[in-house]
Amino acid sequence: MSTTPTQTPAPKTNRIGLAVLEYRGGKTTLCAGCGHNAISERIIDAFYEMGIQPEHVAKLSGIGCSSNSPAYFMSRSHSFNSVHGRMPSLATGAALANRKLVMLGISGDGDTASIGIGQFIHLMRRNIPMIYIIEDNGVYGLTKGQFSATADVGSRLKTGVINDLPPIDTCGLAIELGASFVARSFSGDKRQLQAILKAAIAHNGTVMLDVISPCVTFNDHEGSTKSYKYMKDHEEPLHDVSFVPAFEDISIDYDPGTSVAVTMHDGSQLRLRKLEEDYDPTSKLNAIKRLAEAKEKNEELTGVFYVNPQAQTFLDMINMTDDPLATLPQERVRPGRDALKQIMEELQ
Ligand SMILES: Cc1ncc(C[n+]2csc(CCOP(=O)(O)OP(=O)(O)O)c2C)c(N)n1
Ligand code: SF4
Ligand SMILES: [Mg+2]
Repeated sequence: MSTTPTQTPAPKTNRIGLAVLEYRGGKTTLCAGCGHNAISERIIDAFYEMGIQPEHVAKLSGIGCSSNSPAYFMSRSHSFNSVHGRMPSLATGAALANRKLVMLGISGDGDTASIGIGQFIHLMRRNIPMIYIIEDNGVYGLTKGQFSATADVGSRLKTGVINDLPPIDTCGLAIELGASFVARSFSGDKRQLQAILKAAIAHNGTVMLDVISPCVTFNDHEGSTKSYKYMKDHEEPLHDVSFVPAFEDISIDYDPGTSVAVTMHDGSQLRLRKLEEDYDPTSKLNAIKRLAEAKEKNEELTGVFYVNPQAQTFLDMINMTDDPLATLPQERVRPGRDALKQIMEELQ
């Protein structure tokens, strides 16, 4: 008796012909249920849906459970794990050396707001083109759950220790310092996080994205303000975020009466449908005021707080050549005899 061979259907592919599997990484070694794993999943989906070649991405991180997570997505991309809190200087160098790569920095709240705060500040004020994600659980997960500098006043550890220091608001800081796209999301808010990540890929400048990402092992209990339950009960989305990439039809489904649309530098559109109020995400003052109000009301505000697609980046500021520095031949990077002579004469 003959049997007809069953054909496996070809996997669905994106606009550059890759299947979502090609955006995956190694098997995670993080705790089951860790918020960081959910963020990795959203990164995989966003880069797949935007049709970014994985080899055109550089993943950079520091130290921590969060900083380990680049191993669990896009294994075909460039990757470098730096020293604790030092990812910003690594990212700055990498962005200068090859402006054609999409720089994706993954940090933790300890890595950024504690040991790395000095580096973070200088990265933000330069508006280096990169996506900087803080996987924010309010604790040092890797070293067994001590409070980090983003933990809220009154938050309680499992051991009963209460945090009485005020938190650093990384979003407020980033806006004030010069980052040109600043947002906050929650690892449990799949739709919002996915849309923000896609807009982040389209942005030219520093994207600072703080994602509340519960640590199920050390900070997911009653009394924690970074637990799944607390976020589910208190998340206050500022608007409903959606994103239409430039390669899709951007004229569809948009009502200026109820939504604000921000056109990104590549022509794609970030659309913010008003939920509670009119909110202009292009006003820095507005953003800082709204964040301060949220703090007073103990609201866990999420959404795109600030975006300026026209802001000058560090690469434009220093007149960086369009061809990546890393690819320039010797004759273009070494000044010749005449150029050296001219420099010497100017210095006399
Ligand atoms: C210079 C240095 N100091 C301290 C440590 C110890 N250490 C490793 S990870 C970490 C904190 C990580 O916290 P966070 O960045 O929030 O990441 P999470 O594990 O919570 O994702 C610390 C203090 C280190 N590795 N290097
Ligand atoms: S210790 Fe916390 S942050 Fe680290 S992997 Fe486990 S749940 Fe995630
Ligand atoms: Mg942490």
